[in-house]
Amino acid sequence: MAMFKTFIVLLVAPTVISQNVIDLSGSNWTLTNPPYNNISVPGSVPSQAHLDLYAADVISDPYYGLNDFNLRWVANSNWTYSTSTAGLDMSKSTQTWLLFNGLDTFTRIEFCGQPVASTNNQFRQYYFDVSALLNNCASPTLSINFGSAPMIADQIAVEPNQETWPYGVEIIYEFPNRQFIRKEQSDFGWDWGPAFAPAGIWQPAYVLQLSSPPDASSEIYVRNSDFGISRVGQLNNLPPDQSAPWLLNASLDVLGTLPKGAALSYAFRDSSTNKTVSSGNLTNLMSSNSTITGTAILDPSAYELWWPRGLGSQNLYNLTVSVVDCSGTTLASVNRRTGFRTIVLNMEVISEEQIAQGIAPGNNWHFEINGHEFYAKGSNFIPPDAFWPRVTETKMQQLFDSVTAGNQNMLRVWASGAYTPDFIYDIADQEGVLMWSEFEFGDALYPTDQEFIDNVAEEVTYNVRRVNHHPSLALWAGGNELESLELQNVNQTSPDEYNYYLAQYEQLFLDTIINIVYANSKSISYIPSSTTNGYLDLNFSLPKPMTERYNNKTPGSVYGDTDYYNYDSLVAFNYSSYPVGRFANEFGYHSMPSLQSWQEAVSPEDLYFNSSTIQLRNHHYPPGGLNTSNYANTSKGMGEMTIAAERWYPVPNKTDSVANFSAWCHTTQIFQADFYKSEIQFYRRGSGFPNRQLGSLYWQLEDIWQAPSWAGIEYDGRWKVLHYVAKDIYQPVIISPFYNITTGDFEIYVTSDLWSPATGTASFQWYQWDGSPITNISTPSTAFTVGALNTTRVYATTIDNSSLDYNNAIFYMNITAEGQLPNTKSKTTFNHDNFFHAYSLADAELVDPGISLTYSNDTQNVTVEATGGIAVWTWLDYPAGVLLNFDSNGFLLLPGQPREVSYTLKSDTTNGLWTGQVSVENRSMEITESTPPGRSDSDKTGSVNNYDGHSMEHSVPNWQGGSDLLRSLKRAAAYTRSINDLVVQTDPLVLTPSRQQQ
Ligand code: BMA
Repeated sequence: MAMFKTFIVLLVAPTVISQNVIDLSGSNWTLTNPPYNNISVPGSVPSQAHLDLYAADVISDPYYGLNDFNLRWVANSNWTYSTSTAGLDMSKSTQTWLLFNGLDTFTRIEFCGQPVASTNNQFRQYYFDVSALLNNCASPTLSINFGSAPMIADQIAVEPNQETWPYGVEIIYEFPNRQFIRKEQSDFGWDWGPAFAPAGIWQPAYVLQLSSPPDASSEIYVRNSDFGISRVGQLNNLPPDQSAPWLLNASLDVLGTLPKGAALSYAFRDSSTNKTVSSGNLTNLMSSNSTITGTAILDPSAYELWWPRGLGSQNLYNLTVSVVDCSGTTLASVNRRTGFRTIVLNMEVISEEQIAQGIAPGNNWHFEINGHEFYAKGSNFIPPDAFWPRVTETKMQQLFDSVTAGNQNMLRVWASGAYTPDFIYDIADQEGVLMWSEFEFGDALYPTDQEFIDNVAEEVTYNVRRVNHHPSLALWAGGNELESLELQNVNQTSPDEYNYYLAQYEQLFLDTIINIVYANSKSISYIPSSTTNGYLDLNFSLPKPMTERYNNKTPGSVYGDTDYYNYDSLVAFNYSSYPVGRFANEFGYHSMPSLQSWQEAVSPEDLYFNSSTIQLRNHHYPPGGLNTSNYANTSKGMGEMTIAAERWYPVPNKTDSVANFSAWCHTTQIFQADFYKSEIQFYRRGSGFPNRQLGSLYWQLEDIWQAPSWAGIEYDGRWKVLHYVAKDIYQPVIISPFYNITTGDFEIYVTSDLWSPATGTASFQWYQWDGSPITNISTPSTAFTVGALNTTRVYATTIDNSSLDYNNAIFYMNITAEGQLPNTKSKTTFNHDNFFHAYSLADAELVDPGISLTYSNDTQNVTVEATGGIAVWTWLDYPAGVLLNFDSNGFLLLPGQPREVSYTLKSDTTNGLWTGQVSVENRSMEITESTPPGRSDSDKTGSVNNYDGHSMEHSVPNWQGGSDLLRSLKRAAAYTRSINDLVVQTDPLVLTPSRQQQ
């Protein structure tokens, strides 16, 4: 018996009208697979076949072991979800609709045993009027057959006249042909994730019944809405006049028929006090049968601005927009929480005034919030699970708590997952995290036949309208690496065909998508692809408003954002190998997850580096097809991690093999964190250099499953070393070292992203590893003032081998500064410390620091203290069964300076017993030479099959065995980067007060 909830929607007086809204969510579904007669299990909505099969014990945990390979049969099968819909009104004066907010992906839908429609886009909302089918319906069953997406993609690929691309343009991870279908692209595999290609009703679904009396207005149901708040006169991509009033644009998409003379009213309530701030009727009404749109001009003095985290408060308002008929009856109302802000990606030409300030010519490429430049600090968000229906609000709240605890104010919602559900944007609105959002196209070029374009147009329209009210929405980007990688790839491999594919690219991203964004949002900026050199021209009166720059660059000028990967760990700490641009939108290096994560996903016998399960769960480099034994590709990626670990740190040599495995995993994380820190401090310093660099979003925020990846947060929410280190280096005022091995120059900079100057003192000291100060080099403290969004040099010297034994020297630096956080009235004291060692820690004369660890029942904090020497990369570890984050971790500990560390507990299944199981590790303990964690011979011979897409910036080192090569390295090993337009960094900018934000 069906147990669906029937909602009676009470609408605002004077007349109460009932709608029959049957929510199909729940577990009253049956999942069958016709060829497998024995499979008939309870199904649910929202869900996917893998999840329901797992719940019914037909398959084991898809995330366990090599089940991603073993369960390919699920992806290769067709699945049918069916249910009987009870509670329907069968009278003829009722319109009956099926409404699906997400079907993944290829379906044939039947209702009452009769065909309704087929669908082929995971990202669209579908709605079907099934009133006629209900007239002759013995039993109102709904059945949805899902075709196998990989199989259908293969069939589409070989259709007559189908588009093809030069070899290598489509990056094949596992299942091929993803570019032909509108389904989450990473469902077919990615270099950090599994390829499950799931199928199911992945978003809520409804049966709607609207009374449709012949002599009166029919009921209406709002299926989607588009509420945009912009400044009067604002145009997308351009900084608006901040003194202009606000303009509300509200547009509702309805099912049912809008009556003649329908009007719109609005009311804003303060979300914290619930008091009405303003209300009224919308004007400039436009309506068709199914959409009604109106505008209102709002008094700016009535609303508080919304700001990202760290830059002000997250003021939010509840907006209600109602459709009212001419007799004053409210036909439908929609409530959305929204906020007042402008966010613009400024890509305008560098002005004369900016050049006079020392900014290199070219174009801007930075975000402005409410008219203020700011430094975007964050990372890249990927799908948090291969199965979206099990992504809970709790999990996402925890993730965003980690984002804000990590001092991040922006996430790039990467382009080859799924459009973010509203509840995640709601969390982002509340937490003040800007969401650079992308359309779902990545690392391939896409077809442009009319059917494909029309399908994309529907998808884009639905999603742009759906999320437009969220103040966290920061940008729309067409896709991932389409210009920097895909078009470049064509240009290099098939230059004769470049113009042909370029025209197709423009057709999709510049003729189609940009116009839909501009038509449905007045304020959100658009770029056709992440990593772009921006535009040459923006002209809103042209059919193609944006003319792209591509590689039309002038030497010495700086344009656009950068994407940088270099797997040659030899140059990891050489900042002259990092790109000089206006914004870094992705960069990174992979590391292993913790032992605790591995234990969730593999059997105890697999807990070693050369286990085939561990190796094959590493998808960097991806198998490049459906081969389930491509050890050659994976061992290159595994090798990159172990080479880096050996090169730069004392490697673990524990007798217990699991402890040794754990320590090795951890060492790969230390390298990752160390490398990102080096890059982030370089990018941040660029805020005060000619490239005026104003953003750093590393790759990647979080894991999709338990495997090696670029993530800083593991699948269960545990922070890797990276997330702690990023938290540290994303603080508002930081001190950082820069060592140029070629010249020997060693400089220390203080960088601030505050909007007013900060003043303070910087102190420095060389130490030997046993903790004794080195006194023959004078390092006096320095008073400094660092300008708003600027950097200043506080120390400079030359490193030469005569003055110090650099294997027994560590430079410690710290600052205390007073400054003002944006939009606050009082001063804040900022402290930051950092360290530098000229040579590899693998060669350093480390001593056992004799760390003690105590837990206080009173404060519930732990205290660590080094007693015998300097502890580097001090790491507090906690057992499985608990999720927490320490307020700091992975830090340097000087003898005699105990550090009390607090923590935020997120969940605990150990009944508090975990407090007795916190342990402390540090690299200084690993002072013996050791053998690598084990490699297979295949490491040396592997080729990277079908995966040449990243050849530009992702360079693969030759396997280098033997420790001789890996020793005596300097932190900034000599390396020359041959980039013509590299802008040589010079002294910090002298920004005039007009530019410094107050
Ligand atoms: C970039 C991203 C992803 C990828 C990552 C690591 O190319 O856009 O496609 O996962 O690098 O290779």
